[in-house]
Amino acid sequence: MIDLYTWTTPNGRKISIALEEMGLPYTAHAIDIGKDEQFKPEFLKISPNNRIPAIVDRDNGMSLMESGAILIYLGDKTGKLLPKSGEKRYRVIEWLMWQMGGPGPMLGQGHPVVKYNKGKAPYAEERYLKEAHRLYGVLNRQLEGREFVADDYSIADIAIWPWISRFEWQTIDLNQYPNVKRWYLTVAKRPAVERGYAVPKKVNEIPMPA
Ligand SMILES: N[C@@H](CCC(=O)N[C@@H](CS)C(=O)NCC(=O)O)C(=O)O
Repeated sequence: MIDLYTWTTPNGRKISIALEEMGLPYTAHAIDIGKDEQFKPEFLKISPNNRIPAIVDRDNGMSLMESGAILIYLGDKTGKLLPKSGEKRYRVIEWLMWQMGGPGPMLGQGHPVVKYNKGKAPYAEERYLKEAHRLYGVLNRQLEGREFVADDYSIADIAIWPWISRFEWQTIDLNQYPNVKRWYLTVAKRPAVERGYAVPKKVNEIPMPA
């Protein structure tokens, strides 16, 4: 049994989607980051960086923060969605790390600029949009001739997909990136993704591109 501390954001949804895909029993605990609940001392004990997601594995008492580390942990624990060894394992980790260093921080920092404060900082807007388009281009090329990011469906897809689900916030037209669009729709239709997207509560339907 896993305790998942999460909120309705891309980083949080990565873990609920992975838990649903892996069929691991879990209890979701909502940490409302809009109400600063991530700064509560009891949460800081398991997530010293005051960010969601975090987990506690009740099987061994271990706590873990950072979504990339949690995905690797869950993949190793279940033997699912992360190959055990060899090049296939490192391809998955390679694209997981790409997400952790690229789309996560870059698109995440872009949301306040291009969605919530449009017109206030033209230089920042241009910079983030340029980087967003560069990242979408990289993903589009990686998905050329591949169904999933690292060939088989894996924790790399699960890490990237929730960030792409914010394409509207990012003012990205997915039709410009046909491989990304096709992959996005394939992943969106998975029942485990639909369930995991609605954790810890349903705030909207999964966004669908035109
Ligand atoms: N690198 C971290 C990033 C986590 C993160 O940025 N979480 C956001 C929500 S998506 C958060 O908890 N924000 C609260 C805050 O900024 O205080 C991870 O991948 O787990």
